[in-house]
Amino acid sequence: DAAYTAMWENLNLDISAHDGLLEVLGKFYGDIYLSQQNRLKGMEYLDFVLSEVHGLRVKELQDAKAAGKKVIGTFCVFVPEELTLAADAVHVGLCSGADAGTEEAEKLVPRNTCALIKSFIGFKLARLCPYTESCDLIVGETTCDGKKKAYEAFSNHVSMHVMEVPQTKTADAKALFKAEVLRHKEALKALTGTEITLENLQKSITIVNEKRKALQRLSRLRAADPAPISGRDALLINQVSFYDDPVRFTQSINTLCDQIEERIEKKEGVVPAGTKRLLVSGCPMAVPNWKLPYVMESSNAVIVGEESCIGSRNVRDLVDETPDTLDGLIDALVDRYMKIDCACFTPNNERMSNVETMAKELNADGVIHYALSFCQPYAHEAIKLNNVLSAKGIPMLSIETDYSMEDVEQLKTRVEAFVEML
Ligand code: BJ8
Repeated sequence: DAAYTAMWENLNLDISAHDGLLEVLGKFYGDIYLSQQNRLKGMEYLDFVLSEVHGLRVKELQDAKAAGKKVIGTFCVFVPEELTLAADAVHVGLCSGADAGTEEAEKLVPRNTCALIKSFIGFKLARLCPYTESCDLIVGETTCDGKKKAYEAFSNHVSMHVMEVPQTKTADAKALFKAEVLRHKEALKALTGTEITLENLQKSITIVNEKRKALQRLSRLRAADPAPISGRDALLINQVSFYDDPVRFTQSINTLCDQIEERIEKKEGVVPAGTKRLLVSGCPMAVPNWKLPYVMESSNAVIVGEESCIGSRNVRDLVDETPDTLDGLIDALVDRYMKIDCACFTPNNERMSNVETMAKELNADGVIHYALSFCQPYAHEAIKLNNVLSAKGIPMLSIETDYSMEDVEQLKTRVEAFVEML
């Protein structure tokens, strides 16, 4: 489409490399998504959004910018979307799930950096991501060492604000995070000219709560046997939740959930009843990182939940909407965000019990722990989680991988052997 090409040129993308990326992405999507049987009608919306991921949605961002709005990019679920929306800006998740510009990225960060970090740096340096190029501000956070050090180098290439995220859940840590939320609120005001008030924050909290409630509803429906939706489709929905318009997205997911309820009533599913059910747990899987879900669902199993930031860690908790002062509402926001059980925290015992609860509620037969290579926090917790789950009689398989396709056959052999013994 010529209009899109002009838009991408304006964003200074590398047009021929970008054309190549879209072609690979389209093929990959066809193989992994469009080939599925018994998909829900409501997934057509997601197919459409994905087919327009670099088109229509990016055009909407340009239109918003032309109307004076700012675009805020993020890499972590610790950066509150509620603040962005209250400041009348657009919030987009930028973490990337494909290898691109790796050679260039390795000039900024060490080789033994996880694929997610190398990917967002590579996408920027190779001029491939229209979202990164649309951002007026990118908000980082001091979570893992890999990210916080990468932001130092990355900030020479984009306009950044880094929020300090504490490493423990003590009262002092919470006070630190509140101070950082307030500092971020001021940074947003300086950028957008919009003061965050009780009224606009209340409104944005409701919008984001409604989005999370729709995703929670979807998650609960996946407890049914036969599984009414594939794990791949559910992952896609969670991935799209990071860049679609939140109100439109919430409506579409609720419509999809209505269809899922009808399907459950008729005892229909995407796989036969009794198919082995897996919970995937660990690092976030950003678009288009569909490798492991594809391997798992091609191994006589179905995925029934994602214990991940692109999954339950982003949707499990809501913000209390009742406080009637701005300070009270900020406290409610801080309380909600400090419940996130990211492996960057120490200790992080609540994650162990959260995984166990999810496995039980979703009737999972086993857990597959997924850590990106070189991700220290999740690799450590894989060991801990394995001990906790095996004491409870829940089988777990630990996988470490990256975005390359080289290990697909090997992963398939391991996952098949695991599913076989469940
Ligand atoms: S709240 S999980 S989104 S930090 S995979 S970059 S941890 S070396 S992504 Fe995360 Fe926020 Fe935590 Fe969630 Fe580092 Fe590991 Fe790479 Fe990671």
